[in-house]
Amino acid sequence: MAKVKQKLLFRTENVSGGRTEGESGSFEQGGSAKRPGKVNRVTERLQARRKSLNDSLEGDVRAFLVNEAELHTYDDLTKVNPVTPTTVLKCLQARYSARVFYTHAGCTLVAMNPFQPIPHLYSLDVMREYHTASQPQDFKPHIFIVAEEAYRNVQGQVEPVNQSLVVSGESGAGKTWTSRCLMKYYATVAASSQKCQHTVERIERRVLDSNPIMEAFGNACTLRNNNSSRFGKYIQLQLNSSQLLVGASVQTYLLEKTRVAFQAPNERNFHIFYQMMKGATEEQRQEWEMPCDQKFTWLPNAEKSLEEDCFQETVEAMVNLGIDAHKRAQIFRILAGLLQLGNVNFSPAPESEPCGLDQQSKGFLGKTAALLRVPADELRECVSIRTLRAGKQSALLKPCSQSECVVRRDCLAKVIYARLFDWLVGFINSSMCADDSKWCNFIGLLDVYGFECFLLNNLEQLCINYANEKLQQHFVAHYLKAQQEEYVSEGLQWSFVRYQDNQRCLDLIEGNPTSIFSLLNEECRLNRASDAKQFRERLQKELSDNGSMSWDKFSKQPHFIVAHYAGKVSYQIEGMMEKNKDPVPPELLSLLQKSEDPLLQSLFADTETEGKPHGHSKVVTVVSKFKNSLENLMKILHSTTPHYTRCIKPNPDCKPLTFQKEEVITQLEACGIVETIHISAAGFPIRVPYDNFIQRYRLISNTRLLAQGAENEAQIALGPAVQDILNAVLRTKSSAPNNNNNVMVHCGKTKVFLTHAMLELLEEQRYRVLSQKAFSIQCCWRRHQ
Ligand code: AOV
Ligand code: MG
Repeated sequence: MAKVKQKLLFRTENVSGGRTEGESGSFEQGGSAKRPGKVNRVTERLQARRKSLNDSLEGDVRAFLVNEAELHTYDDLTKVNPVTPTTVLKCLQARYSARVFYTHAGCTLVAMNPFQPIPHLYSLDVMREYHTASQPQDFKPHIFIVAEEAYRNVQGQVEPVNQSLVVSGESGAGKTWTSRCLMKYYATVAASSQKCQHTVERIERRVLDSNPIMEAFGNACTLRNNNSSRFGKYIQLQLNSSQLLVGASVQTYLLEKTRVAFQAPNERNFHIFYQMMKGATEEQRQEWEMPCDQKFTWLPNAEKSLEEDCFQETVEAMVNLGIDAHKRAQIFRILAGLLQLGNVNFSPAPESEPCGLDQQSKGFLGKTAALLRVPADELRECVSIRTLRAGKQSALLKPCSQSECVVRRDCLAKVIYARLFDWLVGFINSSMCADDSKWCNFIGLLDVYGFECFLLNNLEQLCINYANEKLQQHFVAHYLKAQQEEYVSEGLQWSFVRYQDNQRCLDLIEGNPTSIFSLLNEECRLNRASDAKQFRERLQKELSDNGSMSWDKFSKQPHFIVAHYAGKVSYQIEGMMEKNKDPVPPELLSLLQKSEDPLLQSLFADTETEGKPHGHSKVVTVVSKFKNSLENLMKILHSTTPHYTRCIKPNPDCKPLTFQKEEVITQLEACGIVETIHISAAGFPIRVPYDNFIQRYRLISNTRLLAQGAENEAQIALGPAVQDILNAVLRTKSSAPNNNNNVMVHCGKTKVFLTHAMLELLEEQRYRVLSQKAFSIQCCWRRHQ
């Protein structure tokens, strides 16, 4: 998002001499109202005039606008006046330096990652304090305020309302950490009943134990985060009519299963493999064919020692959730089989012959087959020979090339891992989920991957960024609602708010009848050769009039660019079709169905393997599945009261207590805080309590009325004085170059709501009066000389 920033220099005013003396302070004013090259003339004149102001009123200007010395004390970013990216950044930085990590931003909470444990911040005592407070909002900003608010909201005034806590932010920002804190909070405050201590304790333990299992199987060390979640999740904490936690269910989204067979340089596979490698007993090592000195291709960077490599914790959590020893043995054996499979390499062969295997690879293949409980010769055949179906009966066998064998090998590992992950999620659900009759409301916790933009982006990034677009749309709608409520409570009409929504971008990605997803699906269904070329041509032809789409002219391979709300991302077309089809050769599926391992067999039991002839099979593509699951999620979110927490990663190296401005500002933009500021700028971003307003501008109208002691009824007590001032300014408005018919000011019940243009007019008029006064004083002084 290109941001236009314009610096307004505020100098102080010299009433007595009118002499310029040094700059007293500056702040940036950003926002949609300003465009490059169109600097409005009022602003220019103001800038020039402000240069001649003296510092006698410095304190006054700053108290009214930004008081930098006290920025760290602002516990809500909306108190920073004016709200601009720079003032927000400065405030967050000041707070971070003061080791304050949570700040409200209107209806959202901003959580800065300290990257080091903060003693006592999440202790049981602190939980209790927030939980028992009559007004938790009066306490320091904390994730527990959000948690408590949602908890109290569940028992709505009229009828109970389900709640959703949406945690967003970029990789490593602290989403998963925050979700865990929230779960612990509810497991503590919603499980205090003495009567059913035993069962409740068990369920809360299970709920908490679902975390180490899902993180062991679904998280991995990446360049950005040592414990990066490679899937999205939405957990519903089920509460009974007494507000006690009686169960939970979890829904997961798009596991990055490619990681099992491919890890980018300096990244790692899923934690569970390292946990097994480090934590196995001698007996297990023998059974899993995993001697200490064995190197596995799919286990890179094993020497990195991470906190997450804690096998015992995972096993204990599995035990607590009811995964018995027999099942655990099956799970680990399958995983050990995958590691062996990764060490199988194929050597090239003439076209009509299957690829060869050297002695070592034969050994690894044999071990894989033994661990997966499938016949070794069939395993070898499945990965190296393709069966082409010609009609119902006849089949043609075609040896695969070396690269095709690698694709099939990796595909086998991916499909097994993904199904195992789903099975685990299913098991966790069956173990935690309460009977429908036992619960009546839920609090949902959403922890999804944040907006991503790499050098190369493919279907995974398109899906992740699409999910973020959906959430952003939901957020904007919700934020506007909150804004509307403030306007209503101040007696204003909310229709003054105009904003840019991201519907056009969503139409481009998922819309009907023509969008990136629909064209991608159609091309996948047609299943024709050179499909990437066709896909590109259709994108160019059919979506060219959507302004959110453009083409990357500088890349060698075709890339299209999508203008997301958080920035432009260039997606490569190559490989997108294949990823969307995500085909699994039927031979591999039939082989797994024949496995003597009951768990592995059950993972594939109801999978169709025969398929219909190519071109006619109904392909349920990755984007169709993802779109459906997101639509369901959005339906749930819409039916709940949402609470947004924006996690911010203050530096890219995960260094404790280090704040890098560029890093933070990019995220403020990407996670929509800046967008929120824009929405606020579209309305009346400057809000000044009546008495402050009068104090600063009373000289404009020479008003003498200064009512005292009528705080609650400011409008009645101070309204006429404010109106006097406004009338005086608006009389001069006709001479102002930005004269238009837009409403620039509104008087609420306790505050005056102003646009930036109105603020400028007021400041200009104030300057004029001050200059006249200074001039008369000078004349008077000369006369007396
Ligand atoms: P993520 O969930 O947002 O990234 P995590 O929640 O895994 O990020 O946080 C990354 C790391 O930051 C954690 O492992 C902690 O070491 C540290 N951390 C986060 N929040 C806190 C906190 N409040 N106090 C102390 N340390 C914290 V990703 O899953 O990669 O998007 O896909
Ligand atoms: Mg995470």
